[in-house]
Amino acid sequence: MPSSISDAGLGEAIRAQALAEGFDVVRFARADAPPAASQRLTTFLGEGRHGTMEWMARNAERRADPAVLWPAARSVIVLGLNYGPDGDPLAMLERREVGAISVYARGEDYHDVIKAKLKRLAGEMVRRFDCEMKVFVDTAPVMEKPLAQAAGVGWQGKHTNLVSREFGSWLFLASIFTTLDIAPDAPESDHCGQCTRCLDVCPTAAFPAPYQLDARRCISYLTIEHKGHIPREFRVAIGNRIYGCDDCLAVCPWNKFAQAGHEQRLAARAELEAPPLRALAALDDAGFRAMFRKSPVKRIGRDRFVRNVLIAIGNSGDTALAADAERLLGDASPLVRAMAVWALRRLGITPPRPRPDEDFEVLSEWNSNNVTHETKNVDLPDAHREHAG
Ligand code: B12
Ligand code: SF4
Ligand code: SF4
Repeated sequence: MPSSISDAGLGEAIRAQALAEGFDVVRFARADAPPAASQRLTTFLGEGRHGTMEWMARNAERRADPAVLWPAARSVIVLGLNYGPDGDPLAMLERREVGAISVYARGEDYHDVIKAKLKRLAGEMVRRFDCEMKVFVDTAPVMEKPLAQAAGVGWQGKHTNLVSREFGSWLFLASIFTTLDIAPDAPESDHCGQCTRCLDVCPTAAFPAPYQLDARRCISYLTIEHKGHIPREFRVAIGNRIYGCDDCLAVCPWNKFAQAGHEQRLAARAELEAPPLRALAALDDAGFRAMFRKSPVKRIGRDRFVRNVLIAIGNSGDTALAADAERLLGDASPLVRAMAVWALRRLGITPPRPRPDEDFEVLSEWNSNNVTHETKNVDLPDAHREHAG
C-alpha cells in the first residue's frame, strides 16, 4: 500500500470510489464471520429448510465462515445498491388477469449490473493499493446479510432480510473480500421492536419463528428455485405471483424512508410491470428468451415459468383464460401439463381425460380433485404465534 494513505484515509478512498461507481452504501467489516451466523446456518440446513437448494449444503463450511472461503482475507467491503420501487409493489396482486413479478426482477439482472460495478471497483483498488481482492454478489457461498449487519449497513429483520434505516427493505447486497486492513465500521442493532407485520402478512406462513425462514414454504423459493411440481398446499396462496414475492418486504414500516432506486438498468421495464397472463401462457422457448433477455427471470426457463403462470391463471377466477390453460394440456413439458390440469379444475372446468400413457405426475394431478388447499396463516406454528401476539 502506498505510504501516503493513512488507515482512515484508506476506507474513505474506497468509499469515495464505490459511491462514484453508483453504490448507495459502502461500509467495512472484518473478514471473520459473525459467530452466531454459522451456527444458525447449520440449524437451517439441519432442519432441511433449504429444500432442494442443495448447493447451500454442499458449500456450507465456506458459506459459514469467510476465513475458510479465503483465508488471506482481512477485511470485507460491504456494498448496497438501492432498488426501491417508485409505486406500491403490492398493487399488482389485486389485478388477477396479470402476473406479479417481484420488484427485484422487473429490470435487468442485478447480478450482471452489480458484478460489472464490483469488477471495475476492485480493479481500481488493486491498482491503487497493491492488494488482492475477490468480488461476490450472491453467486458465491457468502452470508451477505450477517456480514452487512456486522458492517452496519442495516439489521436482519424478523423476515430475515437486511433492513436499512435509509433504504428500508430495498437494498441489494454485494461484497468484496480483500487482503487490505480497513478500519471496520460499527455494526447495526435490531430495530424491529414489537412489530410483526412481515410475519403476519406472509401468505404461506413461511416463518417458523421470527428471524427464521423455512424456504420450502416461501413463494420466492417455490416460484424461482423449486424445479419440480409446486406442492398443492401452496398453489392458492401463490395468487398471481409468478416470479418471487415482495409481501414481507413491502409491509415493513422502515420503508417510509425508502427512495426510488436511481440505477436505470434495474428500473422496471414497462412490459414486465403488469404482463397479461394470456400473453405469458402463449410463450414458447424462443418467445420466453426474447421477452426475458437480460432479466433474472430467464434463469428459470420457459417451462418452470409457464408452470407459475398456470397457477396464476387458475387463481384468476377468469374463465376466459380457460382456453389458454386447455391448450397447454398438450404441451411438451409434464410440468406445464400438470399445472394446466390444476388451473382448469380451479376455474371449475373438468379437464379432458388424459391418455393412459400420460406422465405419472400429470395423471396423479388429474386424479386429485383437491384444488382449494389454502395456507393463508390458518396454521401458524406455535413459535410464530408467541411472538406475533
Ligand atoms: C438462499 C437465498 C434465498 C432463499 C432463502 C432465503 C433466506 N432467508 O435464507 C429464498 C429463495 C427463499 C430467497 C428469497 C428471497 N431473497 Co434471497 N438469497 C439467498 C442467498 C443466496 C443466501 C441466503 C442464506 O444464506 N440463507 C441461509 C440462512 C440460514 O441465512 P439467513 O437468512 O441469513 O438466516 C439468518 C436468520 O435465520 C438469523 N437468525 C436465526 N435465528 C435467529 C434468531 C435471532 C434472535 C436473530 C437476530 C437472527 C436469527 O440468523 C441466520 C444467519 O444470519 C442470499 C445471498 C447471499 N449469498 O447471502 C440471497 C438474498 C438474501 N436474497 C435476497 C432477496 C432480495 C430475496 C427476496 C426478497 C427475493 C424476492 N423478492 O422474491 C426473497 C425474500 C424472502 C425472505 N423473506 O427471505 C437479497 C436480500 C437483500 C437484503 N436486503 O437482505 C440477498 C442478500 C441477495 C443479494 N445479493 O442482495 N433467497
Ligand atoms: S417472500 Fe413472500 S412467501 Fe416468502 S417469506 Fe416473504 S411474504 Fe412469505
Ligand atoms: S416488518 Fe417489522 S418485524 Fe418485519 S423486518 Fe420490518 S420492522 Fe422488523
